[in-house]
Amino acid sequence: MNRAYLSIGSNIGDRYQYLQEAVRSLSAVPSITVIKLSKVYETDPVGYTDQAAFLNIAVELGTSLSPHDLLAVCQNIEQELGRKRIIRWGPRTVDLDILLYNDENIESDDLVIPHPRMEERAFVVIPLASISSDAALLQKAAEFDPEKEGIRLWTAFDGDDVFVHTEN
Ligand code: GSY
Repeated sequence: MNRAYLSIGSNIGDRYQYLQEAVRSLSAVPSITVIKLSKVYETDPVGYTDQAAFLNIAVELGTSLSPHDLLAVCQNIEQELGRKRIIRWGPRTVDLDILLYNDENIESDDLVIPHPRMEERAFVVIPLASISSDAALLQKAAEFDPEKEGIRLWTAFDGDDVFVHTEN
């Protein structure tokens, strides 16, 4: 079984519901097992900053899919959940990025793994480090000041984080 890590973000509409739908859609793929989910973080936009705050999570998956087949699944889910690329780096209903796939280094036209800018992005590193035991990643996350980076733990309206956290 291959191990992959994704970052999922949303900053349009019911952001939390988009995250939930994305995770449900991943779980519904027979060759994917959702192993761990981070808590939900609300994060100030990076890149194109004149847009709403995001909700971001990191997800650990087990999968028998190849990296490119996993990419196709992620792109399908984005399409199904209504993502339209109107402005590059702009608002999106949901965005699924493959961050890591085993220890592989992949550089193709449509897929680069590890994700090229992941280490600079607190909204990726902080959720990811929270579900990882990788020492370098934990160190990287500790170097970020969440307040300065505009990263806040977020909980659903009832105060409960309704994602199921599977520890193994
Ligand atoms: O690369 C993912 C989309 N994205 C995000 C995001 O998910 N979170 C934050 N905080 N800023 C972002 N800018 C872009 S583009």
